[in-house]
Amino acid sequence: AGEHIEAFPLPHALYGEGRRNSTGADLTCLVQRRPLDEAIAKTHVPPVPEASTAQIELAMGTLHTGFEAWSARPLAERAAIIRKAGDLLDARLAEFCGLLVKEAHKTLGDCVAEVREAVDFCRYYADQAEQRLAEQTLPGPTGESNTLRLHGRGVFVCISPWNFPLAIFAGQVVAALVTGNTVAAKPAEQTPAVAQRMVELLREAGVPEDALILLHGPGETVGAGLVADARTAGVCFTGSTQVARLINRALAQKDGPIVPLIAETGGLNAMLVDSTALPEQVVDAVVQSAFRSAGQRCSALRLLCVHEGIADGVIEMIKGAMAELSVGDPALLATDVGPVIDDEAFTGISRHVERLRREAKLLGETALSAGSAAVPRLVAPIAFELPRISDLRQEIFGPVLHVVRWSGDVDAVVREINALGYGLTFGIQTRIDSRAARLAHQARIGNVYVNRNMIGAVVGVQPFGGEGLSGTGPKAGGPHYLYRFCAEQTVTINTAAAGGNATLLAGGH
Ligand code: UN1
Repeated sequence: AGEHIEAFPLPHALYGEGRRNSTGADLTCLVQRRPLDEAIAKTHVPPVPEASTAQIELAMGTLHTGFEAWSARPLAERAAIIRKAGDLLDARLAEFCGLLVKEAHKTLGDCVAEVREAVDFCRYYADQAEQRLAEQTLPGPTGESNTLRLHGRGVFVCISPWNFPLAIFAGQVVAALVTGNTVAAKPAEQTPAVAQRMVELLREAGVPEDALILLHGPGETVGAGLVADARTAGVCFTGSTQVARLINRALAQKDGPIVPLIAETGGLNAMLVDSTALPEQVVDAVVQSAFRSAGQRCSALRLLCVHEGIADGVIEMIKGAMAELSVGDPALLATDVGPVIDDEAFTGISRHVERLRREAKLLGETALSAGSAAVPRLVAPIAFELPRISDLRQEIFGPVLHVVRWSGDVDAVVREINALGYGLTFGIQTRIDSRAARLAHQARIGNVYVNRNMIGAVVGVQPFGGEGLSGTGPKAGGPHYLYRFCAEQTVTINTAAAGGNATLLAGGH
């Protein structure tokens, strides 16, 4: 506490006036500590009402009608509103951090990073919309003009997760809005208040009441109701692979227009370490990637594939680093690993850990300090060794690292990782540059990170998203994202009218 300023080494918030540095990354964010503490102390998380079937019906009607006016607003106006939302959010960092700590139990460092990522999404998508969606003139024969125009599709349903309750929620919603869609947003049940507050902020920035409506409640009822609605023109979903399949099925079965699904789902993310890798660098990357955010990132490292020749040394160092992690109250700056989201998550991860304690080799675990007893749902980071890559079958959304040793053909390791079927993030640690490039190309994985950690994709710098079981693309925070929210129209005009035909006939065709 106190007046002093803490520095968070965060590569976020690259967009906006004067924010880009020459490398495009590694900007340090200076945050005053006292406003954060004050915000946390005074934040209480308000309850939110669940949407009824009648409210869903009413909301979809309103948004369907509202589409006409919102999509008719000039692109520059919509972009200005979204940019303003980014500025408002930037100014309210402390308030949103308070809410994120209290509702999502994220560590302070994660909260600051998340608010700044949400700011980036607003600024980036506003910029991208203006650069990419403007009407284009296409080449054509004499006597004809051709233009290509992108416009919103209608009512977009945005379903977002609890692990980035602000950044992913805001990213989906502003992408859909800036492209001219109206939005029915269904945030995760665990984190409705952050979403509620963000919607209030978007209204303050100028988003009309009939362009964005928040509907709280379970996916099985509210989410399913929105997806099944005949007025739904698109669905943007981040969450589990299993739920993405349910949404796909529901969309396939309903009558009405064929609508796109943008899905960003799970991962079984691996890091491949060869015998030339720098152990200190590997250990730092592993600890960040596997345990930061209590492993509750879809980008998180689950499977470390380390070359037999250096495995013992690397594992020893990872154990040492794990012993130093501080697990506890997310509101304390010293905390590295906070609680997991809810009792269901805690039980699921604990069950997996208990099974591995019986069936696999325990490599190391972080001890919970006596002081952390008062904090519920803490899972101590833990690492196990598995015999084979294929022994990992399921994404465990917590601070559990699985380690496999390999020797022989490095390309075969990548084939095995590809065979897991997910394709979200992949780490490569090697001092052989040509090998890194080759393996990266072989991996059918959306985000590849060489000689660094594999989380914390920066908007516009590492557009984020995978393939296979990890989702449909396009990548969030990337230059192709907005297109998928749009319908395209070409308009061809016979500018020569009747004269055009005469010319053709005269030409003997
Ligand atoms: C998620 O965890 O649902 O790169 C996706 C990262 C984040 C991951 C977000 N952008 O760590």
